[in-house]
Amino acid sequence: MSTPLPVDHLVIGSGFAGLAAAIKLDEDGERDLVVIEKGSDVGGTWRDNTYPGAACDVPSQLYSFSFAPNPDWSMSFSPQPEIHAYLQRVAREAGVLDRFVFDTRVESARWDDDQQRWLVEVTGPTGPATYAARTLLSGAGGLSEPKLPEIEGIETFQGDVFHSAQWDHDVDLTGKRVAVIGTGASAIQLVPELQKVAGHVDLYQRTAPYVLPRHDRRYSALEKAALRYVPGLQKLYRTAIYWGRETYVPAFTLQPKIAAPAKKMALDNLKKHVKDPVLREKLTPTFEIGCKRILISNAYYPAVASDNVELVTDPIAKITGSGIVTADGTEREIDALVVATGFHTTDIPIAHAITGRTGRTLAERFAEHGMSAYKGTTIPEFPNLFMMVGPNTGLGHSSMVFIIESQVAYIRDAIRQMRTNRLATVEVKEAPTADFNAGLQKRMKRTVWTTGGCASWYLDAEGRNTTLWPHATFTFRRLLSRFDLSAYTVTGETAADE
Ligand code: N01
Repeated sequence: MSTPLPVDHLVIGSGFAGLAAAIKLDEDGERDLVVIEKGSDVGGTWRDNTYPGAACDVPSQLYSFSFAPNPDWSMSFSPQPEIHAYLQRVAREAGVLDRFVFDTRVESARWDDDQQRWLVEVTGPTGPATYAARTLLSGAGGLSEPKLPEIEGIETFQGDVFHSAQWDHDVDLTGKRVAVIGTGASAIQLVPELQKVAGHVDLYQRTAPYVLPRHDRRYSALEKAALRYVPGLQKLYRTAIYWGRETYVPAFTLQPKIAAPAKKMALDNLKKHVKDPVLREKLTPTFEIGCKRILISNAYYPAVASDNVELVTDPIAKITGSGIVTADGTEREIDALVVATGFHTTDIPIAHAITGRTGRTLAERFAEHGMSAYKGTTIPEFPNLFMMVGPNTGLGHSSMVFIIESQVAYIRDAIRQMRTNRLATVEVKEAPTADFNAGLQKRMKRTVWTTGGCASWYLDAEGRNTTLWPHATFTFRRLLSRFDLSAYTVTGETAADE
């Protein structure tokens, strides 16, 4: 191991979470900070997901930092390049980029109880390096590691093959025969774009999703000017969007009756765009709305109903060198394969890289307890580790940026209290962690995510929902409004720490 470089705070990742943490800690005067980023730019998922049609399905005014409002969003739901550009601008204007180390991967992070620091091994363009950090903030993302389907023969396919989150822009799909596996949020955005250029698209659907109309529109110059110059208008607009989502959606996760109008709207959307009864039947979901993420698109159903798209619902049996064979024995030849099969969500790779005070990895702890944390942020056995977008912090209905800002506020307060009370370590106790998660899982059992009759990336192998926040987001914010030191075991600083 190389000689460790001492640093107060090490942040993993520079997406919304890592960026917010770096900016806010910098504002607090916590300048001895480094952000390790595996990519060559900021942006996280909004840097990586460049597939055609990539856009946010949460309104732009809400899907942005409260401390960096943007009156210049072009659409009510922003396309990916605009969100990426926004994050680049925010990072630049905050003046924090000099602390970002790009093209560098965190290989491992191990708690050293003697030094009371995290020893973080990284590999970058100049080779390996080690940091000795007082606190470790993970903003590695909950939807960052593409999940490839385990289908027999996939490695034998001779044509181009790539995941939706790793779009290969060097491959020209114009006029080609392309297969898409998956019909989740990513697929429904990319299929309409692909349909326009490809010769033919085979769309392999395992489960039909609910798709609501997308009420997207371009902001006029007048609206943008009003948002920029009328004091308080942008905040008011953002607040209205927030409450519009917050009052209705969390309630319906518990009471399917409340979701009936949304279900009708989705089925009407299908009826409007798909006239062929056989195709419509195939596209009709067979579970309760909300059980899987509800999707929004005006273009998806028309694209699937196009002459050059075939919706294949026979299960995939295997992939050959030149095509896909379904269970009924049919082989469909293709030139290229796009897998839109989602991400590692309940088995996050970063958990294997982090080893805590007791010598076991986060993944080993999760194997015993399920992927769980205290308030989605801190974990017993892992002192001074703060997870952003940690267990049970995901949302299906509102803005993850709201959750991230709540977590960053909690972490800032933790660091402030550590400074004030001259603490070297804070480690959440087992009892409050167990109580917190028992409460969450009790509620989960009553939600549509468990009772709705579907399988989804929200659930782990035991059927526990370890990914979503089951209450309103303002409840999350309230719970994390203050760092509750009494839930933590602490150790004081020694002379060596000073
Ligand atoms: O991934 P998914 P995604 N054989 O896991 C199918 C966020 N997001 O990338 O439903 C055949 O949802 C799988 O089938 P089934 C958002 O939170 C946000 O689309 O499991 N099919 C499913 O259809 C979202 O929820 C935006 O039966 C296989 C699909 O692949 C999350 O990212 C935009 C298969 C995977 O869907 C993930 O979305 C895009 C196999 N072996 C994404 N394995 C915004 O706008 C999987 N599938 C903010």
